[in-house]
Amino acid sequence: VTDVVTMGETMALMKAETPGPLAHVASLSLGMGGAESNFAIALRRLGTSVTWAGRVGADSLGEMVLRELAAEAINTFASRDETAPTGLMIKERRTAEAVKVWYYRRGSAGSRLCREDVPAEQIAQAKLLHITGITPALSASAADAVSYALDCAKEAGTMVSFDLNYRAALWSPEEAGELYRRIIPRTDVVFAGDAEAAMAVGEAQDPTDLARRMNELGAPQAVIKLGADGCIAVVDGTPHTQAAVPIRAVDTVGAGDAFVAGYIAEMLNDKDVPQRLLTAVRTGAFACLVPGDWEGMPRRIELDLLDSTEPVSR
Ligand code: KDG
Repeated sequence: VTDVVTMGETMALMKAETPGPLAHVASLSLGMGGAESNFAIALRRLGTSVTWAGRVGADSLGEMVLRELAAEAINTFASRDETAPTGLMIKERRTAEAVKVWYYRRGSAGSRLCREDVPAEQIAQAKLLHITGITPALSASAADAVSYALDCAKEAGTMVSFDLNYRAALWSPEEAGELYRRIIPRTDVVFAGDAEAAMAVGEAQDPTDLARRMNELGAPQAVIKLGADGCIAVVDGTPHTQAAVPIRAVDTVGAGDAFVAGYIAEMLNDKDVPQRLLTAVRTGAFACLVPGDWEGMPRRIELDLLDSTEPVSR
């Protein structure tokens, strides 16, 4: 039995280590990434047990994905697709500061996720199901899998968290907004950037207003991620704000997933909203300090490291 179940596509990730156009980069390093598995790893490192469900190819890259998840003590409920490859993304460091992600995922094994891949029993036994807005954008069968997972959670009384996670390469803001409005009423906690929230609920005066509108749509806890400006949440009608941890970011990909994991870990530990938001901005900051999507996720004992002024600890 695991506390949290999440489901989605995890891809192989090839990263340029030096800045410049990919055409002139001599080598790429190999790893993996995916919003839900990034979340799962961050959550597990904070001490919460978690199952990741998904589909990878019957290829070496699929093997790497499953090996990495196992190494991070994530339970997996995965199928190997004999007829489609593991998806791939390539991170170009176009300048020292600007990262560009190229996706090679159409028709991938992960995009063929379907309701047979949903771990219904584990969802029923878990405390929380976590989904992102990436999965329903992958294919009709993946959207159906998400809907079925939500049914399983509802039937068992399992809480649901939802990170809107808009990906422009997969669908339009209008298509996304329509689906967000259908999913939000089926959730307990919703996370979004301010532009993503506006896709679901329209433009608003400020982030608090966006969160309130997501509450009105049916999510009792709404959290707006504002990157370097921290975050705001409206939970059971009460607004809360939290500043970000000041850092020099090297790669912000994965920070949102880390943030969500921080919030959920503390929520499942019955911590109050200020503590959830504090851990969320800390885990988010850690993810920005390392080039990979998830490698920099902190362990619980490291959480206050960013407050420390000592460069060496012994
Ligand atoms: O949130 C980080 C993700 O964007 C990354 O790991 C890859 O899942 C991914 C996606 O679809 O962009």
